[in-house]
Amino acid sequence: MSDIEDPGDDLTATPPKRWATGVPAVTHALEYSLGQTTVRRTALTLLNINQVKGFDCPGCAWPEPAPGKRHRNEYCENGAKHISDEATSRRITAEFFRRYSIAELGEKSDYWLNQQGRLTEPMIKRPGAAHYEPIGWDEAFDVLAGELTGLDTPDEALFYTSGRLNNEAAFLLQLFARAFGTNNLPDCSNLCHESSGSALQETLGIGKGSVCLDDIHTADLVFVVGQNPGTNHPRMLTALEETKRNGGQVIAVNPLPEAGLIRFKHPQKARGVIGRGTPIADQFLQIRPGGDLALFQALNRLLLEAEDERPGTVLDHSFISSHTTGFGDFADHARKIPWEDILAATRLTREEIGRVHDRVLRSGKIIVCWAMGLTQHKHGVPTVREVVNFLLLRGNIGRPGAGVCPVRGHSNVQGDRTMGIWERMPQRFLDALGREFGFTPPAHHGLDSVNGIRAMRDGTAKVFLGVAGNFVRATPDSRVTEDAMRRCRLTAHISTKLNRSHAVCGDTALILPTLGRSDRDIQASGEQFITVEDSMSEVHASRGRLAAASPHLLSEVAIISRLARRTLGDTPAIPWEEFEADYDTVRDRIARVVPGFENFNARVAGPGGFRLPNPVNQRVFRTPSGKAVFTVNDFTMPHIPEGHLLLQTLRSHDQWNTVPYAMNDRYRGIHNARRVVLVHPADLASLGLADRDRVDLITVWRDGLERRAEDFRVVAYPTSRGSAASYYPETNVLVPLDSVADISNTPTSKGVLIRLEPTRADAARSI
Ligand SMILES: Nc1nc2c(c(=O)[nH]1)N[C@H]1C(S)=C(S)[C@@H](COP(=O)(O)OP(=O)(O)OC[C@H]3O[C@@H](n4cnc5c(=O)[nH]c(N)nc54)[C@H](O)[C@@H]3O)O[C@H]1N2
Ligand SMILES: Nc1nc2c(c(=O)[nH]1)N[C@H]1C(S)=C(S)[C@@H](COP(=O)(O)OP(=O)(O)OC[C@H]3O[C@@H](n4cnc5c(=O)[nH]c(N)nc54)[C@H](O)[C@@H]3O)O[C@H]1N2
Ligand code: SF4
Ligand SMILES: [Mo]
Repeated sequence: MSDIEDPGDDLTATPPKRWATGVPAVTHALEYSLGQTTVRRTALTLLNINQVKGFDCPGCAWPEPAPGKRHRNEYCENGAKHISDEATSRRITAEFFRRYSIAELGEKSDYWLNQQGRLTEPMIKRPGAAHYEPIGWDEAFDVLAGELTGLDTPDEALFYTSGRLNNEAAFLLQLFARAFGTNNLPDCSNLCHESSGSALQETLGIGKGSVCLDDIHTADLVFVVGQNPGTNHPRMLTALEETKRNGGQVIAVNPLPEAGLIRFKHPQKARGVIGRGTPIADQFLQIRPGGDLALFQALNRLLLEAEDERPGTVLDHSFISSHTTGFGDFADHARKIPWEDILAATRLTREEIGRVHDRVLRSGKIIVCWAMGLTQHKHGVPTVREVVNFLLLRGNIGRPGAGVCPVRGHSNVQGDRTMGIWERMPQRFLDALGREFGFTPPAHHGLDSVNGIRAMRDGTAKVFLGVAGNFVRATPDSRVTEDAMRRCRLTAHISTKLNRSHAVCGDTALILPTLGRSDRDIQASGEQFITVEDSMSEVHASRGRLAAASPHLLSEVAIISRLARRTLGDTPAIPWEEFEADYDTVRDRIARVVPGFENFNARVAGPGGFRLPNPVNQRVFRTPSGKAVFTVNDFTMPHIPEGHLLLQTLRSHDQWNTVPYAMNDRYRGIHNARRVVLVHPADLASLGLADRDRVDLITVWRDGLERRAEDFRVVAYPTSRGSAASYYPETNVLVPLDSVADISNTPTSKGVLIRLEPTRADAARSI
């Protein structure tokens, strides 16, 4: 136990890789797995990932190919690492918590905490205590239920979830929260794709993507914007390879020349093992961070002008007139956008944008894919709206090979929303829920993640329950957030592994350990499966295959059901015991409440499950006007004063969100260090800094508070001028709580104004 050392930082940097995946990737995955567990468990886990009768990869939300088309190894290097991290043979026992006080755990790195292994029994920190100690499940539920029922109003409780949670548990969690009396269901989506949801809901009437894998394969042109698929959605590269094989083209838009966007070697094919792999991007636009809104406006302006020159040949007039509103205002505005503003905002040349325009004109079917590079900016919502304008102009919505593709993060983040995990679920959902279970759900909106932190800070939220995430590390302004959490009467976490949120405690704190995706789940009626919905609205079953990490674990469904029963008492209308005993009974209720899930149990039993309908694909738009909406979007680029940089906080190749697996970022050529900041060599020169210098990162924000991340190493890197990149969660301390995207309230994790200062020799350093 705990002979794992913190590796510390010992930076070596080599030039960034030009290609992603291949034999080294597979070897790295196996190495990680064998470091965590036995050969037998490694083989068992890897053979079952993403197979029809196996379990869903707990990594990203990229979909699997149809059952007949799946490879025997239908997973990527990172999927293998995510699952091995969960299937580890290492265990945390009561002895561990006797040895380390909570204060000591608070000094440990995210890496160290995760490497300790799986949590095995419920633990409590009682008021005033320095250590966690074991507690029985029944008593744990009594404590939690006691705190909940003792609140002045149900709105003093927060129920946070990540998108790792399965559909059944998510449905029960939101049912419990609403039957208890609150819509306070903040989730990781608030920090992630909320800007996409807001923009798509407003313009297309549904906050989800419209395309499926076949659309990607058959598109003429796919934009990959603000996304690093080689690391974060590795099997997306297989899909893009197929697009290219079918004659389609790919345009990558990114401030960083990410390896997977340039070239891809398929690990499961001989062709990928030897040779140079497939070039992915036909054109790479090294955009200035935050410049995408201006780029799409430029493309829209060029399309309008091309139509003026050759009337009737460029725009899809019949689509625009029968299916959209707002075209006139949008077009008037787009025609007037000055080129000098566009070029300044994007730092691209007119010629580069002209080449993109030519490709657009030659392409009948276009898809735009995007992720955090668009959503985590102040103007994330207008940027996604402008992407929609671009697609609407040529009718690239609601037909095969075309559409919107927000590429989701957590494996079931989209499903959790479908199940009702949202602080602002529409009234028709609340009505259906209330009808099914005989109560009136609260109608007023709940708190999202940022507002939840404000409420804990201000003392208006007092009980925090976190499910399947790491709230204090995922959220901005780490110091503010940690202080806010510590003000709570009770903090509790349903988790598989130890993380920093367990060390940032309210007066009382609970750790409620649970089964992971790979663990076998046996309840009173026998072996259970759970379901998830991927980024393309495919719903399918997932069955754990390994012996549970500990005999004391309960499933998430069981924990939520027992907690609900203890808090609300027995009500015949909500049979919590039955739900725990047989998940089919939960799915029967989902079928009656959530549209698209009719006959859920029967349909999900088929190989590969089923796809939820997206009305957009029938050109049905559930907006107030019944039409897709063109919007007018303005941008003000953040002003970057002399001597400053715009920082984006992103993922390395060796981490899952707040959890680093190793200190490396292989494709970017960074080894043995995470406290690094990537800066363009010319910017370094003008700042008077040199490669490998030690610097502090300091936020410049209107409240004037000091936000400093100490002791980073500078790495000269070919990023776009004026910008810097560094890893999350070490840099979350720099993102001000009030620095959020307009409308979606998503923290601006990709746009933080900073300056660099040489690190003082005697400087203390935070985690
Ligand atoms: N291995 C691994 N896989 C993951 C995750 C993980 O942590 N590890 N996390 C999962 C989750 S929850 C999510 S949400 C996804 C995230 O997937 P990504 O969105 O790919 O994740 P990030 O690392 O945040 O990378 C953001 C990308 O956007 C680019 N970018 C930043 N600012 C801009 C901009 O202004 N314009 C443009 N065009 N590009 C910009 C960055 O250079 C980077 O390539 O990944 C999921 N998959
Ligand atoms: N600065 C900055 N901040 C960001 C981002 C960024 O790009 N920059 N990205 C944001 C995004 S996109 C996201 S999605 C969030 C992610 O934020 P979260 O989803 O909250 O964080 P994770 O790191 O995924 O949570 C890891 C923990 O989940 C628990 N866990 C893992 N599997 C299971 C399971 O099966 N069941 C249960 N009950 N628990 C499990 C483990 O205990 C593990 O320690 O972070 C956000 N924060
Ligand atoms: S692409 Fe995503 S879902 Fe697929 S195996 Fe890799 S991490 Fe898992
Ligand atoms: Mo995410």
